[in-house]
Amino acid sequence: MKDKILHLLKKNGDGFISGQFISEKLGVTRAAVWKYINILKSEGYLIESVSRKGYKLKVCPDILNKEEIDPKLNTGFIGRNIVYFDSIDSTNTKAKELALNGASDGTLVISEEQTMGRGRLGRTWTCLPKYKGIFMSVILRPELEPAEVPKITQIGAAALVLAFKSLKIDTYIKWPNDIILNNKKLCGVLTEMSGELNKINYVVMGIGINANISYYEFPEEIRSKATSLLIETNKEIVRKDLVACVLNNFEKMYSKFILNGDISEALDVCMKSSILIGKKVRIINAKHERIGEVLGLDKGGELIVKMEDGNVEKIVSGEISIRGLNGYVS
Ligand code: BT5
Repeated sequence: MKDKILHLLKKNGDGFISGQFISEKLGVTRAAVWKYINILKSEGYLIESVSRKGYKLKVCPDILNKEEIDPKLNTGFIGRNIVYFDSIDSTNTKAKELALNGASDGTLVISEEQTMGRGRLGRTWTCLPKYKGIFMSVILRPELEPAEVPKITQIGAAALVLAFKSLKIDTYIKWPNDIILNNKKLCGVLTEMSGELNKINYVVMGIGINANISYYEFPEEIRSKATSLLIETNKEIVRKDLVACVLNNFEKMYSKFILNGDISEALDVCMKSSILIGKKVRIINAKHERIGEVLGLDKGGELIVKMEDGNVEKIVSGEISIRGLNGYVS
């Protein structure tokens, strides 16, 4: 009911809409309309009420619920089902649980706060002040070989870079899953999968974006290597616009991949915005660390590296971390 009232207010644009009209249209009492209007106000919607005129929606808050994101999507299925939380442990963990219980392809799980965010290889994604970051996960049900799943991370990374580009912000990709701005980490992508030897049950692609976080809101231990859009541009961004833009970009490239295996557009973005190509890096896995020079990406999205012994190898993202010779990036 609350969503229906909000919808009517939005549709009405700049004018007033009477409580009587809403109550008749939706078949509820005027007292109920008043109750829902108050709930909307408590959520941050600025609604003017004038006796004998009714209600007028003046400002919509930058919250990430269905009502705010859905109108901005031009997707067919990505984000069309939105599961929204004010606070959650991890959107990836929740998405996996929902996927297990049959949530549809493209379902978006999104939260205003994340208290136990996860990174790759057991690492953590920090908890940041509510309403300032973006924490979201998309449930996907592709008919692919499990070995193809890392390509989804590349498509996600490309969708992010293109979204920032539309805000006139040039970002870089530190293969396979970090988005870098001003040599610091702005976003991370965590793609997880449940499957068998040659069948995927579901994939969850999680994205964390440091949107409107100020320097001191980052925990001290990551201040030197993390950044946010606010820090770099001095402006607050409208998170719901950014979320929709990332999802719109993602679906465009993901659909091509699913339909005919084509990830050329995403890879082109990944190549052009790679922060690693041409650099010497340390390639770290559980057992050892090697040094090599990054030559490029191959058509499957693997990293092509010339090792110190002169051999050229393709690195699959899996259990690997890449670091610069002197620090995180370079
Ligand atoms: C990632 O892992 O970068 C993947 C992060 C994915 C987070 C999203 S949020 C929504 C969804 N739900 C989840 O639970 N996760 C996903 P990795 O490459 O392993 O990087 C983790 C490392 O990044 C940490 O060890 C820190 O050094 C650093 N880090 C943690 N939080 C950060 C932040 N907010 N900004 C920048 N760097 C951060």
